Amino acid sequence: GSVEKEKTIALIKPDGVSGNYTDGIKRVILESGFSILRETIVQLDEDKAANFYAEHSSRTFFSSLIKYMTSGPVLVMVLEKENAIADWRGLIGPTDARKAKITHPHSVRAMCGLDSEKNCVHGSDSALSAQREMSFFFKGMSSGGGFDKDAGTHTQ
Ligand code: DGI
Repeated sequence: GSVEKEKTIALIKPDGVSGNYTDGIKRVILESGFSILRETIVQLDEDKAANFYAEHSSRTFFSSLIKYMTSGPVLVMVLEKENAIADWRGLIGPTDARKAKITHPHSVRAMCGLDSEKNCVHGSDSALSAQREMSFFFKGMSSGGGFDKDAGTHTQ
């Protein structure tokens, strides 16, 4: 029978893009069995970054996080495979890249992250987040994989 595939958002943060980690990260993604269905490079403005990380708006690190996320372009991808959400989270490793280097030395954050903020990559943490983030970056894209004629375009 056919295996139920799942979609998730992978985002390479500004330091990952400027540090030339994009090709290495994509290689890890493809070698791990994901398909990259869509990708787009976006320069987030403050409003869009604050909206993306709205759940953290009351945290002390929020303004620093927004400054970081708007410091350069990010690469956003839709990944697909069976169990994509949990598997991509597993591949990127813990939030704090310093910890990742010790406990998950082969993780993406160990490879290219710096600390608990500049951690190089993002992965959706649930099906609901994946759905929200897909429609956030890819207009008209739903969790069911539907595309409208404007899919792939984005506005700031
Ligand atoms: O889902 P994650 O990215 O692993 O982690 P999260 O949802 O708890 O936090 C979202 C982002 O917020 C994280 O990638 C970087 C930033 N962040 C989280 N915890 C801290 C933090 N930034 C700073 N400066 N300090 C933190 O403790």
